[in-house]
Amino acid sequence: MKTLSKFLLFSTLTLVYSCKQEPQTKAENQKKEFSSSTKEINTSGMIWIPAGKYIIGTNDTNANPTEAKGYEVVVSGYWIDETEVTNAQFRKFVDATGYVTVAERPVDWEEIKKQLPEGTPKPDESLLQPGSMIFEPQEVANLYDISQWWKWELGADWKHPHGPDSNIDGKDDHPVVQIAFEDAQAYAEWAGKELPTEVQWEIASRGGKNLRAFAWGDQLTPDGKYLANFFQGTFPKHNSQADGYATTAPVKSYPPNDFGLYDMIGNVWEWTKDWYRIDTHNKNQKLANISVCNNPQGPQSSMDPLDPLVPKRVTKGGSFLCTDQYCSNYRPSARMATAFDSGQEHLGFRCVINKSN
Ligand SMILES: [Ca+2]
Repeated sequence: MKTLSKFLLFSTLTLVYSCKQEPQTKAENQKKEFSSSTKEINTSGMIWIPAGKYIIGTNDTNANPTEAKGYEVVVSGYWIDETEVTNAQFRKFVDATGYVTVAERPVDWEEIKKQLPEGTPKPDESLLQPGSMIFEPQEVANLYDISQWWKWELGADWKHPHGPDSNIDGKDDHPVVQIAFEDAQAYAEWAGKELPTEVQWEIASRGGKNLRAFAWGDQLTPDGKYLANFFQGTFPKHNSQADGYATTAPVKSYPPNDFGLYDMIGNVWEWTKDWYRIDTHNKNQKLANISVCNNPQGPQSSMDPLDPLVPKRVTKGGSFLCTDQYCSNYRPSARMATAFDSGQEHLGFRCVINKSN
């Protein structure tokens, strides 16, 4: 199954690893145009996660083999946003900088063809206009092919999350979506922050509840209560909205976890800074078993065997579309490989600051 990326637009038509810092990519070496004008640390709206030893992963034998199997990591303390970045917050960034998101730019054929089989002909210019991925559910006979409910939509962007006829009026407190990795990085730099590592994100999401299946315990809906925005009903067409929402919910619509963080699980997927590999946690665990896995930063390069030509970052937490009929990704240990260059209707982010004030 292909994961979501611009690749879907066209399809419908060295194992080096350590717990050390990843190398910078070409894009990351480019001039940081959107850096914060001040270097003062502003931690308002953030929660401090103390330094220490934490257990990440799950002992659930039904979990995806790429998930961590419960091992110890040691991390420095860090601040993390208490909510996903909202439309209002992202608008401040755009107003201040004039930033244009990836979804608002024409598709760069020179970049996208690197992700396609050699010799793939250039599509018509009309297909290379700005756009992004939207959720467009159909009646389906099976759940094998994501192109049955995901669609490349011209004119879809953060101000038009479901395409040009949609808008975010009245949704200032909803998480911003249709954000590609470099958009999230640009915002973070402007705000004087960073994106979290996968391990930072997972520690924060657990709220101190090591090895529990969910961020709040071991039951998905304790006493029948919905504690996150995910999908109920018959996926993908019939959303019963038992949790109150069909798409995004305003941040803080559900109770915080024990760290005081909201919507770590569900609502929208969240970018981390780590490259995606299926064997990341296997290697971390081996290291943890012989010494200490200290502040792991993820692998040095991306490799998703399902899409070997597409560089991917890890995203976490699941979204309003997660359901046990399909993926059960509303668990802290769950992880997704997400193409670096594509926004999605259910993908946003939050930031960290890696120093105390
Ligand atoms: Ca989330």
